Amino acid sequence: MRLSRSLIPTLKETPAEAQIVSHRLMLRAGLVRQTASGIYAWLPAGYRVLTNIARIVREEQDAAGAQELLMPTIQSADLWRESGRYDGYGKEMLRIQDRHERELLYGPTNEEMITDIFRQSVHSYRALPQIVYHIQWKFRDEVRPRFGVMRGREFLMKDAYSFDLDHKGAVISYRKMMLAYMRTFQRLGLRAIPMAADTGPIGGDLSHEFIILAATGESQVFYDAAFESIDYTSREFDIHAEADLARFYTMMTTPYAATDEKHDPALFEKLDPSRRREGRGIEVGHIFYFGTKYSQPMNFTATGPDGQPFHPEMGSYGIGVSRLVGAVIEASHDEAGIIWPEAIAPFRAAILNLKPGDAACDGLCERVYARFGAAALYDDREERAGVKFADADLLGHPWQIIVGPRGAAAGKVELKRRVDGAREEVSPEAALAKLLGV
Ligand code: 5CA
Repeated sequence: MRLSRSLIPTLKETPAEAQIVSHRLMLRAGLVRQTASGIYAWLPAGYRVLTNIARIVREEQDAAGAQELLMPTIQSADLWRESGRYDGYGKEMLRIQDRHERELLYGPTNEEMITDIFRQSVHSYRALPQIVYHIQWKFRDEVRPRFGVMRGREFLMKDAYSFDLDHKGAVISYRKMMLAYMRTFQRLGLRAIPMAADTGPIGGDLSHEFIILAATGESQVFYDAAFESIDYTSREFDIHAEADLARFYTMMTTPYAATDEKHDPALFEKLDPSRRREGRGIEVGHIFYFGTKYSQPMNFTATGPDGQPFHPEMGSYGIGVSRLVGAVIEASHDEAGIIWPEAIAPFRAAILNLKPGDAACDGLCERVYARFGAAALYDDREERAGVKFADADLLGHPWQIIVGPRGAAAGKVELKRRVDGAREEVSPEAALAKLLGV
């Protein structure tokens, strides 16, 4: 994209309403704009990041054998009366009436709807187990929406639902999802820690939150140093092999288990002090096993191997896709701006033309830009070099290709790596080879 004609409205001033660094940087870098309290429009650069995160989440869900579908945002109140959650959910639920005065709601989560879909379609144990997921907008009328997209009212969630024959199968699905989560967060450039958690309004008796480490995180956590170095994407654990999943789960929960200030501090004693780490964390995912909490009241039955009807065992698994955009920034920034991990950056590189109108600069920039296509942001604006440097650092592109008149005359560009500021002068061909592998 050419920056001169892009909707990337960067701000020099720090917006007064933003209390935390990710919110400030998301506004300053022109990633989002608030349209109502806790509701955001995703502008082109921000939307690219959101899409990149959703893609990685999707790839890991698919690899775990989950099937993608798409359920609507608007749901019928009747379904929620069947599960008994309609009244209990309280003011956080946005309730709507249509023209026929039928009661609807904007979905805060989808356990009821997916149970309804399964009870209409699945009648035998032979069709189980199954895991399905969607990536869809949710609405929760939070009392205090704050911290930008981290606690919004409308937010994008990946929610998955598992259906199993029995408790043993449900536990396998739960572990599959846990491994898929650790892989997902690692690919996003984050270090995540699973932490035993309360189940809250989702209900159930087994639950983990996934906390990513960031100095500015909301809660204090204690964890084992091993979490800083495990490679979940290695094929050490086969996501479909029961024995591997059991070994992985044991490793994640003892002795590597983490806890926070709310929970029982007995775990400290279990952790070897030389390996105990303390940090601050942000919740980016939450998984639940809740057995027949929905299948029973909503009367979802299937015929078992013995010919008898049974209620399938369920779990649900959430990732805050839009929250992750803020969380990644909390974990990866400096005074100058965002430092995007390569996997989710809106653009792989910015091309900075330091002297638009100079034939050598323009020619070289156009040549490099043509090779990158949509993967680069070409700063072709009539602006001072200082403004371009500042905006490129603010937007956090992993690479900057800097083209000035002296270099261009000599057929050279400067290549700057955002994460450590390392610079080198190279030919345009060498820069392309390094960044595009061509
Ligand atoms: N039904 C379950 C699992 S699918 C569920 O809704 N779990 S949840 O309430 O924990 O939400 C899942 C994830 O959504 C959270 O871990 C968090 O990352 C994200 N999330 C929840 N509320 C908000 C919010 N107000 N703004 C942004 N993200 C949110």
